[in-house]
Amino acid sequence: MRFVFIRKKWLFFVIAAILMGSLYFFTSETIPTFQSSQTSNKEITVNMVTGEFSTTTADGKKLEAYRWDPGTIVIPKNQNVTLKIFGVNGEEHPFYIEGTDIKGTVKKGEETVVSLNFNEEGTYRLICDAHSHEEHNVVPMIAYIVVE
Ligand SMILES: [Cu+2]
Repeated sequence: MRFVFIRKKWLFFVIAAILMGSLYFFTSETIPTFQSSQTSNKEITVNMVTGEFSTTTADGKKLEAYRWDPGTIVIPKNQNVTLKIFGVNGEEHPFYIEGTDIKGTVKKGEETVVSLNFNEEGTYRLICDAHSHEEHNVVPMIAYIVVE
């Protein structure tokens, strides 16, 4: 009697697993981040933060690097994109985007909103003017905006 009960329980789990598996199979679909690189009216918002890597070496030397995070974003051309950059680490990051007249400042605890619309493919560098000079930092604070 007990043996039969265990077998039924086992069967129940097998059927449940098959049902859940088929449910997943029929409802799941791959949703691309962007439908196409053609002009569309869909709003695209990209969020970014300012971050910092910091450590002390064995001989007591302090190393720091400020970062845009994510460090690379990919956006379609001819598309309005709202880039929202929130300042977490670092007091101020005065920035510009190479090849454009876009510039601004990201401040700690504040969100800076940048409107983007590139009509030429390419990689545009978002450069922090305060943290991209070798004498002050280990690496320059640069993010890459890939337009395709
Ligand atoms: Cu900076």
